[in-house]
Amino acid sequence: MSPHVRKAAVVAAAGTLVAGLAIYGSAQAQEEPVQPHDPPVTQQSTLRAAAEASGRFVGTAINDGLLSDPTYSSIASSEFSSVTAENVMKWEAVQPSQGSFDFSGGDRLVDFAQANDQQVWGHTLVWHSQLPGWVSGGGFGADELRGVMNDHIAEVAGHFAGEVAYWDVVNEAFNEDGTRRQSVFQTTLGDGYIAEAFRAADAADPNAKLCINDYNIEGVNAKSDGVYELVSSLLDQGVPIDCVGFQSHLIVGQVPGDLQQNIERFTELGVEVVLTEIDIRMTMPSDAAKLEQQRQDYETVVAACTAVPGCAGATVWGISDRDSWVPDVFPGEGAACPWDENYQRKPAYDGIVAGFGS
Ligand code: 9MR
Repeated sequence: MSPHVRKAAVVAAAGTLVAGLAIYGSAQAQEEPVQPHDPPVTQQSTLRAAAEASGRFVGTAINDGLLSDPTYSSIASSEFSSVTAENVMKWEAVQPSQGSFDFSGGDRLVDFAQANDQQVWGHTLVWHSQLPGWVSGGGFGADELRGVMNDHIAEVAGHFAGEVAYWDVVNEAFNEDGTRRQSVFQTTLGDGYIAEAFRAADAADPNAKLCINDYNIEGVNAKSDGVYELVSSLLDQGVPIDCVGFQSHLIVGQVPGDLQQNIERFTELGVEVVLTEIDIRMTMPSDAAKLEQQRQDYETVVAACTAVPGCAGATVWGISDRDSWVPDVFPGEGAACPWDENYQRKPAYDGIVAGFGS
């Protein structure tokens, strides 16, 4: 059995367990009817409870520098069942100079996740961005760069083996027209570098699920067609790929109408889909109408995942608008997250709950 078939079987078993618990919960409820004099239910539901009721995980990107903030860490620990390192597992953070590794940020995230019974999503092993100059500078020949890439994967995925449930092995490898991005890996190693990276990750951590992740692939378009062709071909070659991450950095009012159909075509290949980096930005300032549209959009996006059995979960890219990357990169836009600048839940939060079917 190939490694990725083994991993799929584990997911199926976990799904059965969740379904079993849900049935057990409803039987209990029938045996103990609510009496008119019972006190009102005061316990607030969570995104995590809503996601688990649909057999899925809900995650967030964690900003390492904010874990010491009690408001931030209490939302991060209570609302989510999965955590992604927003920055601390990237190449520039873990191997800033050749052969010198720093896993301190990643280890903090793993400790946080284990203390809160959360899965860890590893992000990311091979990416053209946040890549230190000693790699991106183009000074290596093919054999050397192949060694550098494979060593990085072996060291990083090896360090976190058994602690990371999924890895974004290769991130943002495509151009908008569906051709390969001309990263240093592509131009030096050629098309085969992606298959090689997945094989190296599988060797370093045979139990992690291995994903390719990209943005603007939520709808059926030239870029998602390029990823689809690649995934088909990797599967045909027996390359251990388990999942495709749709980042889902979206704009209010512009959720692709064929998102669910696109999730379905990938899952029909036999890989999982995960919505890995959801945020839905708007032109500032926000107002009630934009926030209501955003609520609907979050619901639509999460519901598209919930509708497809092979869509395993959804992760939001940050908790609060205060901490989001969006305003820095898109001046004049923002308010993309489910919590506002004061860590108050926005209508988007209710949209996510509704999207999971709760
Ligand atoms: O949110 C991340 C931000 O803090 C970093 O400065 C930025 C650097 O590129 O990366 C952001 O996260 C990106 C993620 O790693 C990959 N997909 C796009 C995300 C938003 O830019």
